[in-house]
Amino acid sequence: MTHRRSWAEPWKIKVVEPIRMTTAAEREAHIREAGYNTFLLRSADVYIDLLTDSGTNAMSDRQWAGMMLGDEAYAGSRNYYALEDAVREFYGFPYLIPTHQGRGAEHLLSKILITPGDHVPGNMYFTTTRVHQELAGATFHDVILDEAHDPASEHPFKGDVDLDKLDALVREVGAEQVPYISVAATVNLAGGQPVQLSNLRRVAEYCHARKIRVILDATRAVENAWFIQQREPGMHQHSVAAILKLMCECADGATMSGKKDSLVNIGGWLGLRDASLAEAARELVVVFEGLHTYGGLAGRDMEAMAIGIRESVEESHIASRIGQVHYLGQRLIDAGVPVVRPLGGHAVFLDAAAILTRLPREQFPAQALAAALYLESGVRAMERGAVSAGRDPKTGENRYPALELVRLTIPRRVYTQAHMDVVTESVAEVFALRARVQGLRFTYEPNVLRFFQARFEPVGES
Ligand code: PM9
Repeated sequence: MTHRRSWAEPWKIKVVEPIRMTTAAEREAHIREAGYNTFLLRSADVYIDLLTDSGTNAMSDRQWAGMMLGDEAYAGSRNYYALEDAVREFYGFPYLIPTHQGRGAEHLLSKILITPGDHVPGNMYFTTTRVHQELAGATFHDVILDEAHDPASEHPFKGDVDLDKLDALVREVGAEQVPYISVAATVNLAGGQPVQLSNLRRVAEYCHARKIRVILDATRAVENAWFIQQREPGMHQHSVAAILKLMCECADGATMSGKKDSLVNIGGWLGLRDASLAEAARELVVVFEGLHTYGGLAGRDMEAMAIGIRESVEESHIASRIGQVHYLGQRLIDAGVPVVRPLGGHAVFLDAAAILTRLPREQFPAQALAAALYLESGVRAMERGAVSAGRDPKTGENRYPALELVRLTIPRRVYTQAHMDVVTESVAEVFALRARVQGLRFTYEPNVLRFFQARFEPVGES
């Protein structure tokens, strides 16, 4: 038997959506109008859209067929039960509370578990996760490995929790002040970096001995499971689906944005093991999302997510999904562009601090680089640095994370290898012209999650 050496997509294309290249003059007007924030561009003015992998997935023919099976009854939709079955089978959580997307689940969880004054550790912050913890009155503490903050470190599991950091926090504030630890798999802002199964198990053992709950951010847990299969000693023989289940066994609950791993355009859920906690969450879901059997989703959305969950754990899917991310990343590495190492699961992260060395952090190099990339090529990326990190709610000072990154996020089943080649050429071009990129300053700064709607102007203009 001959072995294929490279991966290929396990699908063929049935429907296409035209995209259009703009002129340099058009892009200059668009980025200025958008206040140099790629979130404020119209998608019609974007050529290749790598803003996010969230809700940008292409659904399969089976998922589209599932949409026609939408049971839009207000209560007890059969699609809810299909979703509950899929979550139980692949994630193992007996109680399911559907939400419109991931942050809906984070909102409910923060409200039912946090008492003002609490402390919540996590393996690096995520924007929406932390803001819900803070709005509920908790302080977030980063307990990820030091290596996660170093874009050049080749540690294979940069998402791991540093148990010494966790222990130091728990000793300082007392276990009763720590309602849960939030463990993300993979870690988005570290570069899509995975957590080891053995690390998750150690975290669970440590926390459960102290009555601290473990909550998994399962948004990209399937991608994490693939890394475990590929890299963790002794795990190669296990299927991605089996590893996902083993990961979830470490957790008391999970928040999920189905818009990523689960191959849909909208949807999320909160999964729990404890019946009384699930009851508390169901009381709140009807206030903030919708009835407990739809949680802000249409029946058809739940059906598409149930089918997407099954497709997401297929080995050929996940190998080609991450294969494409790594194809782009390797091409950029070959072109000499500084990127976060090792390559992660959902995106290639440009090291803006290493690319725009002459721009001070106060001029937001990653924001400036994302704007420059759009201007040069029509490729849309996302800032993941100081703008995303926001201000410390206590001091009001800008937070400057060690990582100042631009994320080239790959939607699932959407773009081809040729698109990735064009992206490589585009980034290489901006890299060559990096001396010309101007820093930015705020002209409008929202109070929360500022990166979504902030506006900027180039430093030197007023
Ligand atoms: N992540 C992303 O682009 C959507 C926009 S927020 C910048 O990466 C994790 C790890 C996420 C995530 C969203 C959410 C929230 C929770 N955890 O967007 O509310 O990456 O469905 O999920 C985005 P929702």
